[in-house]
Amino acid sequence: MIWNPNKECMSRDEMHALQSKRLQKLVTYVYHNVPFYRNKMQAMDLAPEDIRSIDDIVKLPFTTKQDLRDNYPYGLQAAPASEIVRVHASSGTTGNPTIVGYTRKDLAVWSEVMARCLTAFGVTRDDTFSVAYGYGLFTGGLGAHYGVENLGATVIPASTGSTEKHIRLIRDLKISGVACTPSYALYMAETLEKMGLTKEDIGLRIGAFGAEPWTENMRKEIEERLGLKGYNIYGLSEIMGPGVSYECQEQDGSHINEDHFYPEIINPETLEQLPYGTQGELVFTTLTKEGMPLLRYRTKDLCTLTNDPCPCGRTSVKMGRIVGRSDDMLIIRGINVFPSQVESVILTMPEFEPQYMLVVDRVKNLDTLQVQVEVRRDFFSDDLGRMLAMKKALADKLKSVLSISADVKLMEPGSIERSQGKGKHVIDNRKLV
Ligand code: DLL
Repeated sequence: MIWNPNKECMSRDEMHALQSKRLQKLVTYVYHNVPFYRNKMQAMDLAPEDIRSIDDIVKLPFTTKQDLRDNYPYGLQAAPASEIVRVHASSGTTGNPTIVGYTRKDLAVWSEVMARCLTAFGVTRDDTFSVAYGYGLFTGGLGAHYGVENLGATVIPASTGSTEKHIRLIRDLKISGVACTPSYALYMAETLEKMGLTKEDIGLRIGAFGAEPWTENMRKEIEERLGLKGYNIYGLSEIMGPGVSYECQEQDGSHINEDHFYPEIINPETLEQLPYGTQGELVFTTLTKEGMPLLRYRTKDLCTLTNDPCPCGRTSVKMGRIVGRSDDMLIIRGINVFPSQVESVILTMPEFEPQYMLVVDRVKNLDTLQVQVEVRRDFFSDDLGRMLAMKKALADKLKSVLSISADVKLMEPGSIERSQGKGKHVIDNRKLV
């Protein structure tokens, strides 16, 4: 089934015309409403009239997470505050989070693209679907929630945690689909087995998995252990949230909702646009967004775009799996973490040297984060109480900044290996690509 064949199966020529029209309108809109873009365009001697088709997009400036940070909180917002009806946020590289405001129309577009994704996964009005992404500032919970409602299926806002209770609900309410991170799906499989239940007992059919990188091997394992078919869903808060792209029944690349989010692949060093089939950094322009539209937003996600025809009948460009990042962002238990956030916390505490290491692992399908940090010589002692208090103070601060708990390991001064070149701050023992 296809939710919106008019848009999802448009001819390439029609799509090109629609994208061109929408880009022209967008550029005029941001030029007049966002001083940041007007200044950038003026500096490049570029006027809105210079953008005549989607192919002119290469003339436009890029936007980065740093730009959002420099304009915190609402500097890149184009719509007046009175039009904003919801705000989400995601982790910034240090300090401030990235704030994204949505107008009522933005939320309608989001529910539309989410309904397209869920339909492609095989969800229908007759299904009961559980959303086990976090509800809150994170876009996963509410984004998926309104997509299920828009489609007309029954939504169960399970959120994260309480895994046993969730599994019992799946069984008792005959829930047929679940949306969560792939690592949480594996954790659910483990909990199911621990509870002495089988996949047949719960009868799940469909999984919508995303918010973090995962592999074909993980897909096989989740599908086998939970007895469902697992589909990839991709997105990011700055652009919308979940629903930017989605797999179809072919499970071979994710269709991009190109009438709303225009994709490009660039070389992250030279910033040149690269052809289909070449791996590089994914860039999106929000063609229809009103709240915080972005021109050529650099996602830092590395992947490949393809435009081969898909047997499902959808005509949109597809993206391959995310194979890495062109920055140092980690995704731990579905939460984005930058080593620089950890550093900024450590720098506020005189007890510690700015020498630290993040050790990430996956134990029994759950991500773990250990933060090793050197204690300054004058603070290092064999007074266990003092050391424990120091450890707890850092763990508490990290928790409030990162939104996940870290196991803090205090290290002797000089014990973390110094690097010759760029500081190395991460050891990731998970094998995700
Ligand atoms: O993770 C939105 C989302 C929620 C997507 C639920 C899918 C499902 P952010 O917190 O802003 O938004 O994180 C965005 O997560 O740039 C990727 O690095 C990564 N990511 C998201 N989906 C996938 C995926 C949400 N399917 C960042 N595969 C992105 C690999 C993903 N990485």
